[in-house]
Amino acid sequence: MASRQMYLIVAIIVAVLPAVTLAKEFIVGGDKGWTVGVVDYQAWANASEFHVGDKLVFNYPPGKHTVCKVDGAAFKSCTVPPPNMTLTTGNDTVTLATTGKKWYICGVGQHCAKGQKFSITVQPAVIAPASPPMGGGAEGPNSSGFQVLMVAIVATAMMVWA
Ligand SMILES: [Cu+2]
Repeated sequence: MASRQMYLIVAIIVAVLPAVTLAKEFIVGGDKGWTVGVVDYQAWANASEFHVGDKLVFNYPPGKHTVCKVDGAAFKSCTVPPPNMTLTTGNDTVTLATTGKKWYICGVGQHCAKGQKFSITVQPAVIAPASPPMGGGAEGPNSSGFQVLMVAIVATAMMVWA
């Protein structure tokens, strides 16, 4: 009987796991935001690991800058794409949907040539581990929520099948 309960609990945990990913939100440039001549965006990007499901948030005064997703060639030459490919709201969120290399530039004036640009390599989505590290907090705010969720699931399963 006890082994059947264990099996059910494990089955529930496995069923729930794929839905739980540790997506992160990255504020491009941190407190400085998306600007020109202040932040080394490539250094900023190099300091983080990006995964599918993560979000890039570009904060800037609308009209001062734009956000353009470009290819490698346009990135090098700072070639600005058509306006319909450009984000302009000043609080633009880009969800990283696929793996691989991505390039972002500002489309205003000479900002790109002055360094308002960066590239990242997006890695596959992170699936939450079955037993998250305890007492770390390094995984971000989703980690503790995940632990609470897992405890709730196990507790519920034990009540139902005990
Ligand atoms: Cu700009």
